[in-house]
Amino acid sequence: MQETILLTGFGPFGEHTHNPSQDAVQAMDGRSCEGFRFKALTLPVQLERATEALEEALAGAPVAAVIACGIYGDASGPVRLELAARNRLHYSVPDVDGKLCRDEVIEAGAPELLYGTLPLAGIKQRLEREGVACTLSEDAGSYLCNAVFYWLARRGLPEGTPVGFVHLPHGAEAQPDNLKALHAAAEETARRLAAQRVEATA
Ligand code: PCA
Repeated sequence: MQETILLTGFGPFGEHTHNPSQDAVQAMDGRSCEGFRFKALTLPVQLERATEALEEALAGAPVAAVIACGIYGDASGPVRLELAARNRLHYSVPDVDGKLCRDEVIEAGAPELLYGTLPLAGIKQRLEREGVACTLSEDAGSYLCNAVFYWLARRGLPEGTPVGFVHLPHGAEAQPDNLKALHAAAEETARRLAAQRVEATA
């Protein structure tokens, strides 16, 4: 069976009645690269329901990597390739169920910081070649994007399953570059996995 690389975006929240991260992942849905098929999933901006949807997706077809994405506060800043997620929940906008978290942790006793495992250097190089402004970021915030990234890094996916988070600017004029960013992240991750498998059998 062809393995799946799961791409997640988020639904609406706060003033964002439409969330462009959803369009960026949907544009990749059903495409494939190096024998991996990309599957898009839109998560609700609510932690329990978002993680339930992720669990359900992970329980389906085998998942070789998870690339989560969402929008951040700037309309037109660079694509932010997130390096790490923090064990922190501090919302400035309620989630879609109206819940507001203040100075909470995602999981008591769990590490403060967890690192992602996507091939960020390769993704960044490709985006630079394509003229897409991007930066490595050490702060994924303290809302749902960071929380989903933390949950994925903490979830204990099989060894060698890359997971990570890409934060996108939300303005309409940024959307062509957002599509390129998801395309690059998905394909570079597929290529890295394919190369690792060749090495492992060599
Ligand atoms: N951005 C929010 C959550 C959903 C989204 O697209 C964040 O940065 O946490």
